[in-house]
Amino acid sequence: MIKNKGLILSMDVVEKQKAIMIAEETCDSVDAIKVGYPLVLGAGIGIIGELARYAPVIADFKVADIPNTNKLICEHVFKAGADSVISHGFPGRDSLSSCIETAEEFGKEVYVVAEMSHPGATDFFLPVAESIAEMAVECGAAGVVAPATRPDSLKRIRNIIGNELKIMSPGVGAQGGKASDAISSGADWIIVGRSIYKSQYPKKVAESIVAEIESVTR
Ligand code: O7E
Repeated sequence: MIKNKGLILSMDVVEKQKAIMIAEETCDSVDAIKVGYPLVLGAGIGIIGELARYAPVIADFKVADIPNTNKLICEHVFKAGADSVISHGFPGRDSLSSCIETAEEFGKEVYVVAEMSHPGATDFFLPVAESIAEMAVECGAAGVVAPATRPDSLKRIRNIIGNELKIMSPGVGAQGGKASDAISSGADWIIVGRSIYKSQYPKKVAESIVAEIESVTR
């Protein structure tokens, strides 16, 4: 995925027409649109191909199964037109490798959740985040997901993965994180959902987030 604006729109609306309308409005300000269960369950898997007309689509299915099931999920997602898929790392190396091998067959990418952004992530995720990030490097992932709500975690994970892998970082806005802090702490992209799609003016909000990102990158 090409880094340009530094913003990924998380399209967690559940209606096809609304998703398309917001994509049309915001596509000049985003590097990708992230689609997950809410929208795919609401609108069908065909929405991936529809949104891919506006921006590369990240299929956020947080794939977390045995290798064979992971392969089947990834094949489906890439055939539907996704540019990359999000996988969990905790099921282990063989499960993650299966996602990456499948992505390679399609010329696509896998990003691995290293640490989550919500408060409950401290229950189980924090102690394993660094090991998952290391595994993402060793298995050849394109990048990892790390929290904008914990800039210190972002910095630590950036140190572990080096500069070759990318970081996409959710938790900006509705969850309390700040775009400029996340980018300054090592994120390549921030992922923003509600602040944009719930706004009356999604285009304006997306543009202002991009301006904030640019204020720390230029
Ligand atoms: O809080 P919002 O509305 O800006 O939306 C954030 C989106 O990022 C939402 O789709 C949520 O499921 C996702 N997300 C997190 O909020 N925290 C995480 O730790 C991980 C993700 C995520 O997208 O992971 C895969 C990229």
